[in-house]
Amino acid sequence: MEINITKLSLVELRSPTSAGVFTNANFPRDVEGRTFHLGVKQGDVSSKILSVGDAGRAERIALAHLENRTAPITSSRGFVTHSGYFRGVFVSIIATGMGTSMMDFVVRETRAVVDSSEKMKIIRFGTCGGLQDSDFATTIVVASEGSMLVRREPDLVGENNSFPYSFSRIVPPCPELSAALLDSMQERTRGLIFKSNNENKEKNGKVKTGLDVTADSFYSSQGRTSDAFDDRNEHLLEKLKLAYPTARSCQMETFQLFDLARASLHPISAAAACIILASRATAGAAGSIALKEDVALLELCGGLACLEALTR
Ligand code: R1P
Ligand code: URA
Repeated sequence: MEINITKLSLVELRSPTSAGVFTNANFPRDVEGRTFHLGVKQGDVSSKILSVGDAGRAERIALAHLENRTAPITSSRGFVTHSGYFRGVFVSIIATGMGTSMMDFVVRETRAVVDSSEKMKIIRFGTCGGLQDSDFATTIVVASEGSMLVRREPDLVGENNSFPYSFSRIVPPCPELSAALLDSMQERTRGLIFKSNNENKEKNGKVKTGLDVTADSFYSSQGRTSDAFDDRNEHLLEKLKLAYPTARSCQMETFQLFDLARASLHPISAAAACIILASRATAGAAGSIALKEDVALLELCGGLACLEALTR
């Protein structure tokens, strides 16, 4: 087979992970200072960041709410950084992907390219499962009480009668940023009309506060059962609610953001909100699922609320 070297090197050039171009094994950057995974350098990213999991959501919020946008920076690791101006303030919206390790890259690599004298603000705006019987899909949960981590512990899986999951302690958000987010979210979602939850339409689009649960899997550590894997998670949600009665949202990144904001030696304020896509409750809202069009509306109005909170 003949290999087209010209095409190959073009692909390599576009890829921030091409071997040999990076310096410093401890914190790799290319010769122009771009980070290894996000592919961003100083000046590309604002100190005010909105992090969302879904690339389409990031693009829709950027198109709807940012002016004078620079060209999005797409990395071959799945991150997309949109930057532009929101009411005259330079902000970035980053499509983060899924899971705590993706959030780890976002926080560490953006902190590395924002001047260390600048205080950063990062808000995560995602989707989640709802854990409370009173919350229907389309509810927005602001993680005012913080976030805790549920991890699957592989060493325990082989043991008899084991419950192979660990529950971390709670890490709080920045109280001021979280309060600003709650305020804007209430303001921007007031009076919206939704179509989900036919019998319970009046329960739609409520903004609530609570404790977030960040899980290291969409499946096992969020209590989704499987007959294909030995997950031993049938009682996970029940145990979680016993240990953390105010647990309200279940998703996959917020804990990492809060934990790194706490650990950062250069200040980072963090807050988070999520749209409930489906209720995981066993009574009340059990089975309620958000319609796509309602989620699209909430993404845009909620995205606006996040940008307002970031730039207050
Ligand atoms: C799982 O479907 C994904 O959705 C949630 C979870 O945290 C996970 O990333 O958030 P996003 O909609 O922001 O991706
Ligand atoms: N994202 C999650 O991680 N869990 C859900 O149940 C919905 C969205």
